[in-house]
Amino acid sequence: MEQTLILVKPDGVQRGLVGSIIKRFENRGLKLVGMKFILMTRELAELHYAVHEGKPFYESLVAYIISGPVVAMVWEGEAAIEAARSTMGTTNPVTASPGTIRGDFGMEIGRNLVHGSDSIENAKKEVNLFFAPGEIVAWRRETDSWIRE
Ligand code: DAT
Ligand code: MG
Repeated sequence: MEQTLILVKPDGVQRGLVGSIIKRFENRGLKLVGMKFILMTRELAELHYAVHEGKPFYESLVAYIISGPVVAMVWEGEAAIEAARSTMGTTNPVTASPGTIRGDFGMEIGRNLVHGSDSIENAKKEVNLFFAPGEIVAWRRETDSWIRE
């Protein structure tokens, strides 16, 4: 079973979209196994976005993610990483399909509302960066047999 790290970024929190964004993942059938509301430190932001260091948008990306609180979550499911990313929509909200989070709520790449891990390897790293093992909750969901064959 895959796990993926999802962030509601500061614009999502400021705009009162936390509930709407979480609902998209719940509706999809992903299972929530970890959640916290935090103000990311610059140190955490730099570790999280280390792969983008040196790119022209890196400084503004770090400034954006630490500009206000975020909701950090771990969602679990079969192919959770790809399912979450298709629910989020493309990186640039301008090209994201209507029906996706970015396509329904966003207008610019620098205010794209959500983060989602992009590979199994990165998901493991990111989950460990934001959550201690004891903060991930293994639980039995009664609806699982209606969501998974
Ligand atoms: P994603 O968030 O879809 O995984 P990414 O990992 O390539 O996208 O980039 C991380 C974030 O950096 C992205 O959410 C928005 C920002 N970003 C990416 N490419 C950008 C660009 N060309 N100009 C400005 N910001 C960019
Ligand atoms: Mg990414």
